[in-house]
Amino acid sequence: MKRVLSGIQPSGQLTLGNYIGALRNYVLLQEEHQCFFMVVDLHAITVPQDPAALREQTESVTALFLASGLDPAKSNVFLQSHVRAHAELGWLLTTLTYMGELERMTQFKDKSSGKESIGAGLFTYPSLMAADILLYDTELVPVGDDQKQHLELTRDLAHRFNQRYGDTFRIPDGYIPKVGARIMSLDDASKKMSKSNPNAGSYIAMLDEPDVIRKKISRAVTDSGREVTHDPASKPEVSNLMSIYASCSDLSLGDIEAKYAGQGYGPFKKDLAEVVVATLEPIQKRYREIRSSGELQAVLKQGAENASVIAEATVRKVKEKMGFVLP
Ligand code: ATP
Ligand code: LTN
Repeated sequence: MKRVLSGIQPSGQLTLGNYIGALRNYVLLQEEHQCFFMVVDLHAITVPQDPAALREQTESVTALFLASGLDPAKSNVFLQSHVRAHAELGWLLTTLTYMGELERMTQFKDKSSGKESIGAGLFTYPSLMAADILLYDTELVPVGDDQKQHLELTRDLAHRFNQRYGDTFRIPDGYIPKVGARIMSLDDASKKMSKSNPNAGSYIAMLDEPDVIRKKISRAVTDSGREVTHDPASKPEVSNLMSIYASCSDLSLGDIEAKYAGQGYGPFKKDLAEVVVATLEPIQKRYREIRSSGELQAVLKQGAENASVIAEATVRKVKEKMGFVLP
């Protein structure tokens, strides 16, 4: 049994990319491991958030965690801001992180490019993520492909701390799915599908109505030609749709190629829409039940209580090693 931890930002509506790349794997991992899954609200405010929207999105993401199958009896589900140790260790690790390391982060480059005022928190974001992970002696971190670089920095910071102050942190490993680790935008297969993309046609939200899903998939950009073949270099758009298909069904990429051989994109896209609807509809139904049941508060309270015990002990140990006078 391993310690598993991951987080998703309440920075918009969760997408099919979040589900396939991350959330779905949380649900599998909770069967065999000791799991901590958080809604990383402190990370979400590294870009401007409207307060009412942030509150709503935080509740919505938590409800989607449960609706997707996270079971509070098996996993600790909590909000990052409910466990103060995250902000505290985040600061301590920020002092250990080099500017050059943060400057190299592609997420920072993407999110800051073209912006006039960039919050300092967007820059130090990876130190806070490292704190999230290292607080819990985490062994496995289920994430999509885009988080590899942040995870590598987390490992470097853990090593650095251990060398400077003596063995303290466990070095975590990523857990990245083979298919679906990087679902791309429906309007541009060079960009990852992202919940904060202003064009809602670029992503499928987990809460999109079936007809909206059908429309978005029928409008999804496809490469020239008509063969349904998986070749990300020459057919990035169709390859992306095939990855979504394979992730939402029990067909492999090869099975999908065989099934649609000689048929063109039309029938493929039509079936793909139904496969996605069938994946999301049951989750949406449970989501509505959870939102109206009022059960979230109790789940979050218990999750934060459990997490705090471990996280506070880690911070105490870290502060002692660094030379703080403990209360
Ligand atoms: P934002 O657009 O606000 O940056 P996001 O949609 O990229 O958000 P995050 O909260 O940053 O989502 O990511 C949550 C988890 O979902 C991470 O593990 C991330 O790797 C994964 N993930 C996000 N987008 C995708 C995607 N397009 N394909 C696969 N996994 C993804
Ligand atoms: N940076 C991550 C979200 C995140 C996270 C974490 C993921 C914050 N803390 C800890 C795994 C473990 C992202 O998806 N953008």
